[in-house]
Amino acid sequence: MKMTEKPTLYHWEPNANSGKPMLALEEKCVTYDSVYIDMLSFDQHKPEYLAINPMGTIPAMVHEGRLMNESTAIMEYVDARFDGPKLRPRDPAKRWKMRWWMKYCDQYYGPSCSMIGWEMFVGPSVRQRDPDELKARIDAIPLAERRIAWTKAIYGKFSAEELAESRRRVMQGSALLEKNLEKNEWVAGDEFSLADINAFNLVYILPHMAETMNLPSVGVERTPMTMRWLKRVYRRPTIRSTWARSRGGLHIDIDDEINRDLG
Ligand SMILES: N[C@@H](CCC(=O)N[C@@H](CS)C(=O)NCC(=O)O)C(=O)O
Repeated sequence: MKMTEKPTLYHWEPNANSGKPMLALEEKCVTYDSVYIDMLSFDQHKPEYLAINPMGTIPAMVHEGRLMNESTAIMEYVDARFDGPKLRPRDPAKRWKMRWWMKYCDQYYGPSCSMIGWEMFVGPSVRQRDPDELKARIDAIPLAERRIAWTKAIYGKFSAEELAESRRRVMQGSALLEKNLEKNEWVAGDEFSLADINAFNLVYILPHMAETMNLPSVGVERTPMTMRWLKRVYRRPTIRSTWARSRGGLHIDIDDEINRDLG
C-alpha cells in the first residue's frame, strides 16, 4: 500500500454533493479528517473556507497540498488515488455509462431536486433571521448563480414556472432511473460504482417527498426497482458510517429503509 497523507474533506450534511466524496472515501476505506461546514450558518462563504474553495461551494478536499473542489471530480480522484475496491468499471462501455449517469445527475436531475429542496427546506430554515444579516450574507456569496439561488430561496422568489419545470424533471429523471434499474442491478450495470453513489445522494430522499411535497416520483408502486436498488445501497455498511457524521437534517432511519416492505 502506498504511504499517503490523510485527506481533509470539508462537507455539510451527507447528502447531495457533500455525500458524494464522503461515501466514496468510506467505500475505499480511506480514513479522512472531516470538517463540517454548516451551510445554513453560511460557513461556506467565510474567508477561512474561501481560502480552501474560492467558489464558496461545498464540498472541497485538501490532499497532499492540493485544494480540490467539484464533488464528482473529487470522487474520481479518490477512486484513482487510493487503494481499496474499484469504484469505476474498467470496461469502457460501462465506464461511459457511469459517467453518463453522473453527468445527468449533476446537470439535470440534481439541480431540479435541489431547487425543490431549497424552496421547501433551505429558504424556510433561514428566512426568519435578521434581514440586514441575511442581506450581508447574500452579498458575501462569490458565485453569481449561488447568490441568485440564495436570494430566491430566502425571499420565496422561485417562480411557479421554475418550480413546475423542476418537478417535471424530477419525475422524468426518476422514471429514467427506474427504466435503467429494470435491466441492471447497479446504475452503470452489474457493478457498484460512483454512479450509484452519485444517484443515491439525490434519490434516497425522494420517497419521503412523495407525500410531504406531493412529488410522487419514487415509491413502491411507481418505481419498484428503484426502491429495491435503494435497499441494496442502504445495506452497505458505508451508509451507516457516513450518516454517523450528520448533525441533523437527515431524519431517515436506515433500519426502516432496510426493513421496508417492497411486496
Ligand atoms: N458542482 C459543485 C456544486 C457544489 C454545490 O453547489 N454545493 C452546494 C451544496 S449541495 C453548496 O455549496 N451550496 C452552498 C451555497 O450555495 O452557498 C460540486 O459538485 O461540488
